[in-house]
Amino acid sequence: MSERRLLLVNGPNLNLLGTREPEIYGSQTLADVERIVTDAAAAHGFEVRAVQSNHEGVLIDAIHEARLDCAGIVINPGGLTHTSVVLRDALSGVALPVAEVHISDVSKREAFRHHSYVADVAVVHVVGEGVPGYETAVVRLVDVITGQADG
Ligand code: CA2
Repeated sequence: MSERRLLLVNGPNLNLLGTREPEIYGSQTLADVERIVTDAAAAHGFEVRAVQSNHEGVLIDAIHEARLDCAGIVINPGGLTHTSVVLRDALSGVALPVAEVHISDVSKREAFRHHSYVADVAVVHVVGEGVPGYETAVVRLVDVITGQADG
């Protein structure tokens, strides 16, 4: 592990967190998510670089850049989870450990949300724990990263 930094990626529409659909996504905002992840990572000695975009290419560029200075990626790909081979290829291509997070329990929602293109390139999966699930993802990803470093 060369850097104690995580990349936090939030995909399309997650900038709307806390403004609509609180019955599905809760009332916390994207700023709350970024603070929770930053604090959880700091407790383990990691910095966080956060990106949210509604544009697939911006997310892919951020993932490619993480290869240079990050030890792992926490990602909620939003709806791209269910559609994007190119996002999956980017994650696979940088070969960093990935934690996939979903705020809602996608397995209990519409059938089109049941498949994730990201799932089998991620080593950590946290689904349906709400916004606190991001903290769970950080803790479990740091365990993977530090385990790799020690091993
Ligand atoms: O549960 C999740 O975290 C999702 O990744 C959220 C995506 C959805 O397409 C996935 O199936 C599951 C949607 C993100 C949109 O977030 C909004 C938040 C508030 C208001 C409107 C959208």
